[in-house]
Amino acid sequence: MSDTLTAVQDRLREEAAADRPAVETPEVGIIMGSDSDLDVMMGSETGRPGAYDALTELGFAEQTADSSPDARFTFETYVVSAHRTPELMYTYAETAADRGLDVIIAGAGGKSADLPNMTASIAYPLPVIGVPVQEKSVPSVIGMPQGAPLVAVDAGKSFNAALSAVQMLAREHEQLRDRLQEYHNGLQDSVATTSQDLHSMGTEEFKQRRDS
Ligand code: AIR
Repeated sequence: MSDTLTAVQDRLREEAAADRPAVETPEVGIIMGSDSDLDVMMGSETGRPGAYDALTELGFAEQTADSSPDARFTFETYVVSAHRTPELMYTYAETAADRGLDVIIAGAGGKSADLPNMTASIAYPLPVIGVPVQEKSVPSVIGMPQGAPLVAVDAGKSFNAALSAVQMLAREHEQLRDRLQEYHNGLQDSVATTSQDLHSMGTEEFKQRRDS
């Protein structure tokens, strides 16, 4: 096994043994099969927004190896490949609860997108939200046998996976319920404003202004 792989796993195990208080540990773990999944899992300027965008919009900050943000709610991000680094997948999932995570968002692409389903089985009963990075990844992400649960979003919708993760956390944290409600109000307001503008300007002018 490579030294780096051993080091990453050792760090996960050390964090699991450290018994840190909940305010210091990330609530949400984002893992993806490859950094080629980043545009879907994080969100991209040219494509749709992703889990990173949703969490930061809701006031979460990213915890990195070298930074412990002041924000009360945080998330972490790792690349974990079910097929290239199965030991890392096992260690990540096995230590997740002891490391303080409350929910994992796991994304993988291709036709063998097994990271979400395997992580769900190993981390059980910790909830795992699966993100099929592409349309062709949907069957391998959601096809779980009875008794081995996984919740999943539609292909590419990691933004929704993050909202679902925060919904789970909001059962315990009122602040998060308020932030979700605020986000939802903003969403409704934006649809209503668009509707009002379209109806007042008429279709032709609305489209012209929107596209200019
Ligand atoms: N993948 C990586 N390890 C196992 C799997 N199934 C997936 C990644 C990515 C795709 O394979 O989630 O979507 C292609 O990865 P790459 O690194 O070749 O771009």
